[in-house]
Amino acid sequence: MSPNIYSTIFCCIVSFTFAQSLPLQNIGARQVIPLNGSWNIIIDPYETGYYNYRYEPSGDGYFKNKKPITKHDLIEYDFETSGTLNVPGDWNTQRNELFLYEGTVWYKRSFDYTLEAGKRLFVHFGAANYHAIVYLNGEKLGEHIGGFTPFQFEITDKVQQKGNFLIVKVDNKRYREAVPTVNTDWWNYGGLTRDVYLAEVPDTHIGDYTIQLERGSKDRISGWVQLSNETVIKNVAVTIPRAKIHLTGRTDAKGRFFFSGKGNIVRWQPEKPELYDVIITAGSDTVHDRIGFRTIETRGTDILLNGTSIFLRGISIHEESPTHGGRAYSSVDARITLQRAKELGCNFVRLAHYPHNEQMVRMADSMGLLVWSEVPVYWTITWENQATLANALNQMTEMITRDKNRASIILWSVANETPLSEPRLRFLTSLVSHVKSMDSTRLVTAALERHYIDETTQIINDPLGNYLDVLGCNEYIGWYEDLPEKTSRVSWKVEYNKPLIISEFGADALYGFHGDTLTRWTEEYQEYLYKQQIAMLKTISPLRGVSPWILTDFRSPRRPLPKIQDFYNRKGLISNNGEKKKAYWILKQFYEETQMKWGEKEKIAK
Ligand code: GCB
Repeated sequence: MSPNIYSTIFCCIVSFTFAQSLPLQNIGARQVIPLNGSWNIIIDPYETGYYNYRYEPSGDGYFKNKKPITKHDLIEYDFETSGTLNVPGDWNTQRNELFLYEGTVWYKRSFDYTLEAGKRLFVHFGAANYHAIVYLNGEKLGEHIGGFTPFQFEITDKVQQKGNFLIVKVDNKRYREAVPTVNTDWWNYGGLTRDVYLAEVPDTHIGDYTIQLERGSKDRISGWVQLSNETVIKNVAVTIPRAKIHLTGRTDAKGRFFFSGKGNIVRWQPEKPELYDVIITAGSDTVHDRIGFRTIETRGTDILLNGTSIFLRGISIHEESPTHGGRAYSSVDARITLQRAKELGCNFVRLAHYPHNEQMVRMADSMGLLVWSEVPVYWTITWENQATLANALNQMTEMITRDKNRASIILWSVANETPLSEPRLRFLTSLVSHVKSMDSTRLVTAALERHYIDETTQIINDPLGNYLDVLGCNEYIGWYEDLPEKTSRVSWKVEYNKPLIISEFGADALYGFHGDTLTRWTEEYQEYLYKQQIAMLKTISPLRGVSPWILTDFRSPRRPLPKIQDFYNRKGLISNNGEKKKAYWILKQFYEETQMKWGEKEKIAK
């Protein structure tokens, strides 16, 4: 990834997201004051605080929040008495009346702030689903679209010492042209779902940086640092004490410092997720990070981690909290979820179907799990709509910008189960080239569909496969398609000489519901399906990984069946209450065998 590209993308992105700048790299390591906790809220289903009775944006809605000057003023809202919601957190699981709500909620939070001279202040949102409009002291700061990536606004010249009030309109209505579109199989949790921070940084500060192990190298790292001000020249140092790396230089006319150097590096891998303290200094600004170094590439149908062929023993995961239900956002949630994946024998997780919170990928770094990360280009996107494409590109940019220093992430995925067409191919190939222009060090994939060429032979020949490094494929033989025994009658053909990951298979089972192997919704049916699927998977020669659907039962409005689904997709190997179903043990056993077969332990790269 080069800062040139970064600046180009940055310019076109701001024009449609209205956010002022791409968020600071590594927000957790900055001087921040969290604005988490209780926020006053107004539930506004008709958006009265935004539109007048002619349905025109009225310009002086709730965000003005002026105190009545006289008792005659007509003020029809009151933040102080309308209730509160906790931030971070979705609104659906905090209040019964918001469980199925899709619309606008206004959030308000007051704060005082004394900003040191020579410093700049940003308000940073980890994510708001889906459309956020942000005001400070009655003045609009900007807007952001997309429910799973961070955004920020500078408030240096706007912040007052006393009595600031931030107001955020968060709207999670679904739109056909949006990303994702109206139809998904997960809960549309609304709200300020991730941390909100005030971040104070020096006038000229480190805006972004990337550090990677060079392709094909065991010990040479390279990367760049990008200052916030292009015109100011600063001395920059990149230090990795334990690797004995200390690289210094001055920024160029575009505020960039490129570096490259050798050191004593033990490469990151799941069995030994080595992370290094990295210290970046530019003038008076310093940022600390913990970064792992590894290479990832493909050769024919192999995926090579640090030059060694690996098999991805994975599981798919939605961002739902194992502790409180609803959207997960904390490192406690991340640890529990990823620990479950580890116990299952995984070395890989598919973080479906949108960018998960930063805690999650940082936890994957430190626990040693390889990651597939994706944007919500899901099912039936409006392929011919340019604004939809711009939106998808922007979500991709924000995801890669935030996570490009995470060793755990090896795969960026551009789409999930999208139906073949020319417009769709154009849309997705634009996304693929965008990813490659931003990050040439990782692999690009997508969860494709397969097609039958005769009754029992299926083929993966989606033309998008030409553009991907690794093929993903979802299939539900034995659940949506016939019964589990069908798996023993089908064969697979793959058109491309590339590694294949079966990125989904599965069956629903209600924990504790028992019957024979042909009774739907029972643990026995799911267990039998896993046995059958695994036997079939073993016959697919380019198979280099699997991420069955899914680790834990998750909420979905598409799943209403009373007493069985109750608005949960029950394909979890673990129930939403944490109980392991029978199929869990089948997959665990397969992973133990695979680990032995692949001999990863013997191949720990030196
Ligand atoms: C799929 C989707 C996933 C669904 C799953 C299911 O193919 O990719 O989002 O939840 O099937 O359970 O139907």
